[in-house]
Amino acid sequence: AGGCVSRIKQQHILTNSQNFSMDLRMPGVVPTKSDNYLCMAFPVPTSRDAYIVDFIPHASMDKVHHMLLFGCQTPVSTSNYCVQGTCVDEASIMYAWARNAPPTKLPKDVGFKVGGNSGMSYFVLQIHYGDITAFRDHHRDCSGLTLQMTSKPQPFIAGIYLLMSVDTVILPGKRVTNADIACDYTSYPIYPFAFRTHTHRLGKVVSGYRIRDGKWSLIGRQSPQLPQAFYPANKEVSVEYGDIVAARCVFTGEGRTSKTYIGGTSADEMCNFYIMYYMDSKHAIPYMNCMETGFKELFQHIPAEANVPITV
Ligand code: IYT
Ligand code: CU
Ligand code: CU
Repeated sequence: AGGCVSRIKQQHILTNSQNFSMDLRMPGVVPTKSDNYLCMAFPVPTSRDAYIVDFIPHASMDKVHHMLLFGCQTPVSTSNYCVQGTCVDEASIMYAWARNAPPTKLPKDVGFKVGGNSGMSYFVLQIHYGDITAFRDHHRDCSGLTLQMTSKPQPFIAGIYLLMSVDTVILPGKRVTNADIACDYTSYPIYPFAFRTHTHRLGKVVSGYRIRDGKWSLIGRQSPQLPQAFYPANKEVSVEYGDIVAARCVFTGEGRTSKTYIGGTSADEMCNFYIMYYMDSKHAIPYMNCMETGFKELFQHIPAEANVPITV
């Protein structure tokens, strides 16, 4: 417990005038039940523009199931740690750590913009404590991460493009249900470098594509049953004005006795494909989303791989 307490006092340590790091740690928590989601908000330590250029996780597999970092304007709680929820306003995901998955590195010259007028005045760290047998001794946990930051403007800004289904219904017993999402892309070029998939138990495979002149190019494909970290994206695929961004989640209704809807509980489902990209800082947009249902005619041409479950 001692080491834990001293570590939470350690704040952003200046290493030189421009570069600094910030420690985001749980305040010595003792998860009391399995599948506890705990979170903690931290004010961005500067009112000026700053850039996150690296993430260093501090978590061990036997205690932490997964860990997510969000940025937002208004966290659910600024004082103590929060038990439910992260932000009051829209939260933007910036980092994911999951057991067994290699952590994502930002490319050189790329940073997440925070502070200043970025709309990110708080970091919210959310940790899913899975199995709590590691806490039988009631020790306090200080898992979290260190952010390497700089005030030096970065040539490229990192951002997240989230594709999510809002209307999928999975019929009980039905072997295959596809959730298709697609949007026209009408902004400056983005360069995807990582992707993350998210569903609950019924998801088999999630794939994301760029469609240009009718040709589908894979950005990333993964089983949502594997650790839900950000995995490296297909680097050859950028997205430009006039392209379509599309994703498909394949679900099965086998084993269910009633309809499954999109929703927040583990009895519900979700279909998410997150693209982590960088963009020229001159016209950077740090967050975009797509919630439109893809047309049948368009998805007739989706590559066959998108329907092939990944066995885990
Ligand atoms: C209904 C749904 O699909 N929710 C997702 C996506 C989502 C993420 C964020 C929706 C909103 C957000 O602000 I950030 I509105 C969802 O909740 N995904 C979870 C986490 O909340 C991030 C996940 O693990 O991807
Ligand atoms: Cu988890
Ligand atoms: Cu979910």
